[in-house]
Amino acid sequence: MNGAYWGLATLDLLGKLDALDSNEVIEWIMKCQHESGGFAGNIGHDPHMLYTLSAVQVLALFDKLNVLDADKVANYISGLQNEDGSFSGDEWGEVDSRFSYLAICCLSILHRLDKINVEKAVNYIASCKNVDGGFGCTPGGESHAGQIFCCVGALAITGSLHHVDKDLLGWWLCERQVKSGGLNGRPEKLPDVCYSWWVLSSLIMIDRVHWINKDKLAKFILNCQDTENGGISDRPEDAVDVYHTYFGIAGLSLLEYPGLKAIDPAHALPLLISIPATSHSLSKT
Ligand code: GRG
Ligand code: ZN
Repeated sequence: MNGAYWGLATLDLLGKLDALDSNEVIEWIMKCQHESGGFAGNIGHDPHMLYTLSAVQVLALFDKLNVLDADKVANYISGLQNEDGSFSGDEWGEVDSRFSYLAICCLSILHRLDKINVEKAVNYIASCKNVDGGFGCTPGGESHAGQIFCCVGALAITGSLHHVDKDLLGWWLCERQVKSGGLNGRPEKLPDVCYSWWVLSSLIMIDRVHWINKDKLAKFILNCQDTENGGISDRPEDAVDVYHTYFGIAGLSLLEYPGLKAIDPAHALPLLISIPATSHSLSKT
């Protein structure tokens, strides 16, 4: 299901969504829905919040959210909120700030944020904030760009960015750019194309994108393209995959690279799709 989202969102950013038969895709997605309302990664697998968001995002790409029973999906998600406001990823109970984002983004797309306790959800995310301005998986967890995207995205969607110290976090995020122009996910790690999304979208949401060198980042991403088969890898000369292809193209879209549709940095969907605008997506892109 995640592969479907990465591949189809890439096609949409390139203006090529019609390359696939939408009915065939939608039929397969609906076969992945469980009686609980959640979606699985494939037919017959167990449901998880991660696949539920991807399924909803793909239906939104095709403008087919009407095939869903939105209340049923929203009930699945609200059933995973815990007493302290956090979310479990599925019935087995793992808790992570990623799951808070998944819940909030999905319910926002479905116009069902009223089904959860947003105030408690926001307070839990705020409790994952660290002294370096970043966010971790759970309170006290190491700051990581992927978790930062999730926490900043959820705070942007719920209009709660006042919980972020924008200068402190902006500094940590712009320090992720290394000599080659690429971005890493935490100090002393190798650059990787997917952080062009996790870091850049976060910088845009907190209005600090001018703190990195955008031209050098665009060149790093373009250097990771396999010019024979078209895909993008994590770093130059590595094998390409659909995940890094999507986040490379999404990063280039955030950099306003010519010929690509604009993308909403909080909902991770091309703009012009009918989702409630966040305070950020309305004014800044
Ligand atoms: C809809 C765009 C979208 C996302 C859904 C699942 C999710 C929400 C976001 C994932 C965020 C993410 C990438 C979190 C990273 C988790 C983590 C601690 C990874 C560390 O992996 P390593 O050690 O990577 O392999 P580095 O680059 O640090 O070496
Ligand atoms: Zn990566």
